[in-house]
Amino acid sequence: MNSSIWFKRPAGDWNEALPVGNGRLGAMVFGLVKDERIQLNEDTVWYGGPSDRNNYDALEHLPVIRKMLFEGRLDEAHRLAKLAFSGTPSSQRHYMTAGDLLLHFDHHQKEPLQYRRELDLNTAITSCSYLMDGYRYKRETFASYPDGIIVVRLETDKPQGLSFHSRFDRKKAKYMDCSTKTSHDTIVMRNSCYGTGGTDYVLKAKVCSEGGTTRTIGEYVVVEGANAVTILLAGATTFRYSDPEQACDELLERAASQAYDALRSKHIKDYKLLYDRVVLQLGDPGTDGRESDVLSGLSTPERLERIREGEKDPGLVALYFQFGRYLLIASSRPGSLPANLQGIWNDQMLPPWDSKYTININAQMNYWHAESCNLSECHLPLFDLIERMKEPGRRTASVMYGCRGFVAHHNTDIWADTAPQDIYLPATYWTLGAAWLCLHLWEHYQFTQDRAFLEQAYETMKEASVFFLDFLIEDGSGHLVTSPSVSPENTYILPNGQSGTLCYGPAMDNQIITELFKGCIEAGRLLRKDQDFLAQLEETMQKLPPTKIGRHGQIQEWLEDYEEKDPGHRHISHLFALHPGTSINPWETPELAAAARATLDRRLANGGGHTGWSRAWIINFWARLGDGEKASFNVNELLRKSTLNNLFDNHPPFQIDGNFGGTAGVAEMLLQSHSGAIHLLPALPSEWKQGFVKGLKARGGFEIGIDWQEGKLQQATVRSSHGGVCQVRVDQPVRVVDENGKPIEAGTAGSDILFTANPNHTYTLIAI
Ligand code: FUC
Repeated sequence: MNSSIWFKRPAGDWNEALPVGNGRLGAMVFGLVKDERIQLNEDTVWYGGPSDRNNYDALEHLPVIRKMLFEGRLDEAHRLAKLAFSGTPSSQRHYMTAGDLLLHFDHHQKEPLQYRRELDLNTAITSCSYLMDGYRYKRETFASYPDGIIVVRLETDKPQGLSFHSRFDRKKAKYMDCSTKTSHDTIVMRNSCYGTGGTDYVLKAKVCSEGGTTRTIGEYVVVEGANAVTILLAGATTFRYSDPEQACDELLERAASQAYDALRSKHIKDYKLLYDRVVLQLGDPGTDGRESDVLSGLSTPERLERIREGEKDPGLVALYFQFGRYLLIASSRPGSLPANLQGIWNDQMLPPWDSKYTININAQMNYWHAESCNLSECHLPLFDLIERMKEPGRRTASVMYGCRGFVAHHNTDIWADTAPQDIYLPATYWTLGAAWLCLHLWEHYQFTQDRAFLEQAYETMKEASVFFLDFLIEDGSGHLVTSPSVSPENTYILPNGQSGTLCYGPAMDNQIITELFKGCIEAGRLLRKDQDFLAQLEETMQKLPPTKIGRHGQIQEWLEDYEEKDPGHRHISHLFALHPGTSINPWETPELAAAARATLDRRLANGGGHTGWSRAWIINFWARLGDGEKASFNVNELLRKSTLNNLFDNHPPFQIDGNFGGTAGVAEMLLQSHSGAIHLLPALPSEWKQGFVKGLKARGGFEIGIDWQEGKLQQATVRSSHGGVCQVRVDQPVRVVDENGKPIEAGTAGSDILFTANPNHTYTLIAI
């Protein structure tokens, strides 16, 4: 099976370099022969320290702005929002590059021959190899989670053939100190993240040569005549360590005491424990599922080019899917910060949108595949951030809105800041960020059935809910609405031609609150807690405005059936209830599902899906609507229009959410589990005629494998971790057998199959 992203040439730019990461440390490796560049990131290298950015004038003006919105005095409301409801200052902190490790190979004077550069998803190792003067040179780089470092290995079959000098660089970022010698084989960069209260950090590289000599001259480490070299790279900041240099020293010492092969195999073992859980094969049309020789001889950019020209390549889709899993393992491991807008990979001092956490879609999308694609542990950093947001979020709730509970707006950062971000009318004045994030806690429980986790998570979901009990107000027609708010990040047009963004009770808000309250009620009941409070949630939920169908047959985005200024807008917030929410689906709400189709058709007819993440969301929507053809058309569009040569998602520029959302979408096409049943192959396109998937997860603690041929299920395995009733939806007749091949008794619920699963047992469904 094709498991490598590979090139026949060194990276032409950053978007062709190949990423490795262990959650905390990341590197983009260019594979440049004479002047190698390894661009480095450490997840806590962010500008500035914590600060209270809440707008203390908000509370006083809250009744005023609400009145203005009820009375339709939009211009006044917009002006007041900017003044009284923006953060002070308007922006949170931003993520920054940690710097580069540069290696210069003096003796590489010629053009290399037989050059190949790849990232092998089976091992999480990026390598390049080439011939120079008749000798083979090979480099490997990986980021080890168990050893907490990045390892670069250089080898050659030319005796004593490795000579180079190396230093750290951070272009124009000042105040770096690379001068202090620490030992003959180690270079260090001590740097500041700047800004009041900002952190300091250290990068350190220890060069272990086999043969030859190693010494430091100025800020360089110089190797001459070695047979092989292992470079150990550590990085740490004062965000985690009082003495980051000591932290680096300890990591380097521990790594240096191990042989390269030991470091390498420990890394592979750790990585495969996560990565190998899921296997996906999407057969090429007209073949038996193996890659044709033609395809396997093409580099990744060449295969992408074929797709851009309109060819189909399900094998590349499968690779893209696994790359999305790889990227999460590399950028979000227990103990690290969550994956930001660029995962962990960023080479700029001031990256697009600060490379922080945009929580009106992007950060959430980063984790859509975490549970379904069997990477539950990688979800944990997001939960740590949510936990850290509670205290600042309580403060924001109380000082800005006079409410209990905790709240966040449409961004957060390393310090878990919850005050509004930007002075941007379509996005800033929106209070649903924490509520949406909390749904991830509920998802984690639903997939893992981890009761101890739920005990804690419930308290957080409860606090997020409490905010809305206080924040919602009567709209004069019997409904409870959010105000002020926006429908991220769209603009509406009033019948008089005036356009606006601020509003009350947009569809997305009602849908998110509904999902949050539903989750909280279910969790509270499972845990037998807070009866009265749960009843209050139930009662409040009934008073939220229902999702309505508008004049174009679409789901109505705002409380009134306004026209959108941009009908092809990238945000499709009002379909939240279809995905990632669960309140709209073709079985229980067919009319709303039809309206969701109309909404998507209208968005797409007007140029929708023009950013990577928007396209990825659209894949998930079509999958939830059971339309495999439209879902796969959009998978191909994602690859055609929004994917860079190294398979990074292209917003543009690079933004990782499209990778993660795209992976989630492919999983959603093969398996769903949100409407009371495990739905096998709910949106299988004709293009993926045959294939198999192993290890996808379903809500209720199930692990699923599916084989199909000619677009029809052959057999499926269902493994239950916790036992209980298992309801399976499949569009053809099947029989169910246990682990011994013995038929088991299965009932029906509508057209679904129903059986009772024992814990830790696997059942097989065989097509009849
Ligand atoms: C939201 C989106 C943009 C971008 C940014 C990081 O504001 O509307 O497209 O993804 O987040």
